[in-house]
Amino acid sequence: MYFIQKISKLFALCLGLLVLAGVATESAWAHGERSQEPYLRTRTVQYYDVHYDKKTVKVNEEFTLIGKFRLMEDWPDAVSLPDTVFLSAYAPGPMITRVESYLNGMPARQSFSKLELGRDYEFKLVMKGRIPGRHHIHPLLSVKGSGPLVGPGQWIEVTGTKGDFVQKVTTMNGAEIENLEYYGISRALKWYGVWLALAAFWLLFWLVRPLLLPRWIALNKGREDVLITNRDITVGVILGVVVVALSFGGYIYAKHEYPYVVPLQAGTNKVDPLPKAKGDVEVKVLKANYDVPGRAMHVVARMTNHGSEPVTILEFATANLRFVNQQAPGADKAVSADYPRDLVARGGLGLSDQKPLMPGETRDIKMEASDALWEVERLVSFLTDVDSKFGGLLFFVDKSGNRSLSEIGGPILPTFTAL
Ligand SMILES: [Cu+2]
Repeated sequence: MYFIQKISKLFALCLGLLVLAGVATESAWAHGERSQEPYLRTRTVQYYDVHYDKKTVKVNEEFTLIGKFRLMEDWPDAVSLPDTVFLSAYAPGPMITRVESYLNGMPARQSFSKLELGRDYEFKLVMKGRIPGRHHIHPLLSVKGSGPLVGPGQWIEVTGTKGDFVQKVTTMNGAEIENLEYYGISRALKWYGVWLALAAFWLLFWLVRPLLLPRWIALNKGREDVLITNRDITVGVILGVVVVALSFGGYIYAKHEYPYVVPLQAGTNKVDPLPKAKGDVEVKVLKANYDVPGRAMHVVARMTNHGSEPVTILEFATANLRFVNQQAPGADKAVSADYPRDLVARGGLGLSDQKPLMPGETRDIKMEASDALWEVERLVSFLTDVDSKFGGLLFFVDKSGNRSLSEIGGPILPTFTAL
C-alpha cells in the first residue's frame, strides 16, 4: 500500500512538471526543429524571403507560403547531397492540406532530382486549413538520405470545425468527388470484411474440431488417412475457387468500372536553378569565433566588391535567424511584418565599420552577431561537433535598395572566457 502511494505521488509530480513545462515554454509545443544539428541548419538549405500571406485561416480556407532558398556550397560531408528532394510544408500532423506546390514555377507534385549547390530556388506552397488549432507551419525540403530541412516556422491559427473540412476534386475524366477525405474508404472496408470473413471461416473450420492431441495420437497410430476427410478436401477446393474468382472478378469489375487509371507518379523531375545573381560580393572568412559567455559570434571576413555600385552589409542570416545591420539603408524594411518575430535577433548585427564597400574595393570587416537566440535555438552545439564550421548568408544593399547575397562560412572556434 505504501509503495502504491509513493508511486502515485511520483506520477502526480511528473504530470505536474509536464504541465508546468508546457505552460512555461509555449514554443516547446513546436515540433523539435531546434533539436536538429547546427551543421544541418546552418550549412545545407538557407531559406530567405519567406512570406506567409495569412496567420489565421478557417477550415477549408487556403493560404500561401512563398520564399527562396540557397543550397550552400559548403554542404557538410556527413549530409547526402540534394540529389532527390521533395518540397512540402511541415506541420505537427495532418493539420493542413497541400493544394498546390511549385519549385521555380514547376509543379512540385513529385520529387526533384539533382539540385545544384551554390544556387537559389524559389518555392510556392498553397495550403488549406484542415484541423482547427494553432499549428507551427514550416516550408520543408526533404533530402533523401538526410531528412527534413525546415524553413522559418510560423504559427497559423486554423478556426472552425473539423467536420466541415472537404476536399472536392474533379478527376481527369470529369467525375466529381465530393470529398476526397473519405473517397473509396467504404469500398476498401467492404473488401477487408470479405477477406476477413473468408479467413475466419477457414480458421474456424479447423478450430472447431478436436485439434492437437487427438490428431497427434491418430498420427502415432499410423492412421494418417483419418486426418483429412473428403469433406475437408471439398471445402478447401470450394474456398480456393471462391478466392480466385473473387480476385479475378474484382479485378475485371474494377477495370470495367474505371477504364482510365493513372498510377501514382514515382519518377523525379528536373528543374533549373534561378539565374545566378550578378555583382556578388566575394566573402572570405579569415577568423571566426563564438564567445560562449557573451553569446556572440564574431567573424572577420575579407570582402571584395565585384559589382558596380557601393554596397553596405544589410543582414547576416543563418538557420532562419536574422541579424540585421540597423544602420544599413532600408534596414527597417529588411524583415517583413509576417516573418516570425522569435527568429529576429533584437541586437541586430554589429560591424567594425559602416563605410560602404566601393566597387573593386577589398576590405576586412569584423561582424558581431550577438543574441541569446544562439542558445535558445540550440545552435551552439557546433562547438562540440567534429566538424566545427558555421555557414550563413550575407545580404548587401546598394543605395538604390538593390540587394545581393553571398554565402559566408568556415571553421569556427569557441572562446570560453569573457573577451
Ligand atoms: Cu515548428
